[in-house]
Amino acid sequence: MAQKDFDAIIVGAGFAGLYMLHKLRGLGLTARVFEAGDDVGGTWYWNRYPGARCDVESMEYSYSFDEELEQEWSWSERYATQPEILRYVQHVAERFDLKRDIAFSTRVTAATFDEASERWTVETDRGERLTARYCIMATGCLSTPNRPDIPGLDEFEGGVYQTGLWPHEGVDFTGQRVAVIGTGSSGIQSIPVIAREAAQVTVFQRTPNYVAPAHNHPMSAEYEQDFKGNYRQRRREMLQGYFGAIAHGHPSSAPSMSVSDEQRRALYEEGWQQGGLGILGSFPDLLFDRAGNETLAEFVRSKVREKVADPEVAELLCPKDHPVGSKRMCIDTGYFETFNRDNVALVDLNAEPIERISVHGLKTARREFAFDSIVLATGFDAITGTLAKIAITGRGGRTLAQKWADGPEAYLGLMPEGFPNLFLITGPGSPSVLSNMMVSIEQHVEWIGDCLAALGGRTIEATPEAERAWVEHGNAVAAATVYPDGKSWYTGANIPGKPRTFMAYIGGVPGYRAICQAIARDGYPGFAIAGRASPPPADFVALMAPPHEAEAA
Ligand code: N01
Repeated sequence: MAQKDFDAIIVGAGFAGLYMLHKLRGLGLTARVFEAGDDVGGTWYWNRYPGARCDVESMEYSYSFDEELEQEWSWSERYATQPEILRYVQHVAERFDLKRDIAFSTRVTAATFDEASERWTVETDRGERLTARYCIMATGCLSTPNRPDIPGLDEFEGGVYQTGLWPHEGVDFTGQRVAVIGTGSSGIQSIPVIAREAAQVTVFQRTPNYVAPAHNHPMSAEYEQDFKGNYRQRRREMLQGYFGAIAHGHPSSAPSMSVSDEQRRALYEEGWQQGGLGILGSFPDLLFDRAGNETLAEFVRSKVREKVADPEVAELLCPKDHPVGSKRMCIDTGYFETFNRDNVALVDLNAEPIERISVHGLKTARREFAFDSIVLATGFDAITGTLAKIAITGRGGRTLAQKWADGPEAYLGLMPEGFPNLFLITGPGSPSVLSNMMVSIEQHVEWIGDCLAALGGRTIEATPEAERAWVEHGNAVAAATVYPDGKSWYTGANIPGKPRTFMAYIGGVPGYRAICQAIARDGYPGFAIAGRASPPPADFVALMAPPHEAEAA
């Protein structure tokens, strides 16, 4: 008879779930993974839209836990495409023989904590019921696509494609009239590719985004060899980066408004020429100082005006209603130039909102359009969306949905209070989507692994006092930044009715990591272990210094 009880159940077989499984095996613990897709890969399994690629450099967007794996894998481009990343994940799954513990095409529907046995019962859409001491949610932050509630969408007789649920066989747009709704990262990557294929592309834009050029190029053998020859040092540099990535170029350590306009522009120009998201780190205060932020915003707008031939279209493509970085900055390959093509048109939804989708097209407040296909690049119910679809019940019969009705809360972003032995990987209240996800995933997996080893099977849970203190600390850190100014998926603003809170932790990767390390080292203050609770640290900020600095202090 198939095994029904495990040390741990892991939900999701993306980067987080796979490494968690590998880690638990190394600890001698039994684990079962459930995955909705029919293969590994998580976000890189589902997001197969044309032009999909990562906005973190390939050499930095990979696992660091195995040196042989680091050395044997070669990335072909500066920024890897979705198919290449998927091949990498599949390679990892094969290499570490992970698939034998994964149930594919299986969605977890419920997870219930039994207070008497202190175990989780997990149920799936295939009617399975398994139990485990620990339940680990590796469900991803961008794994529930947002299908907008546009009247008539279901009546459209052409093809409707969501970027986050792209057909595996691909879509041939040759000769078609295509509507693309949404201009976030997914739209910005896919629109130039679709425009090369389709007869006509009409882009429906609600909010323009700040976009930096990717300047993608084939991986140079020299760069790869240098990186591989110095991997440990490079990984350390990544851990020291505020966002878990290496700061390339020459970022200033001076405040942005303390230098001359010429010096500032020269630094932005260097970041622009280098490409990628690094331009946001040109000065240390760009995400904190609104005046400084506006200088970068205006620099980006000046680039849009240079690239787009029609001044009216250029102006519509210039973001003006939010600070740069407060919504996720995008990186592009030929996005703005695409609007110089004869077969591409931009529709400003602020001037003419969509009224409805019809059988053959779309009607705005001003016009009617006929389309063969509609692409929904409309994003995700981010960070909490996938957890909300699982009926997760903790102590006293309280569900996670009830607990999070006014916004998600979890101690360290790792454990929601009232849900013993339930861990979240890159959950709300942790750096997650504000960092190189690979770095944050590995940090959480390793922290959880160390924690389970220390527990030896005992029950752990966050105390209400610790969770409150962590949420207050996270809110205070966020309030000092420009992030809350953006109506973004970071704040739930993209989903009608979703509570508005800033969901990630913006204290930076090194500081967050230091806090988590200190908490593990000090015997897990703020948690109750086997019913024995200890108070949370008096001051999280004091724990943020890297260990060597704290020891020297
Ligand atoms: O989603 P988004 P995404 N009517 O939410 C619009 C990561 N990612 O899939 O801004 C009309 O950013 C919406 O408008 P507005 C990355 O972290 C990374 O593009 O809400 N429009 C917006 O323009 C990224 O941030 C990579 O006003 C509607 C767009 O749809 C995250 O995933 C690649 C609408 C959604 O943009 C999400 O990116 C891709 C409606 N009803 C994704 N509803 C890379 O690594 C929504 N919109 C490069």
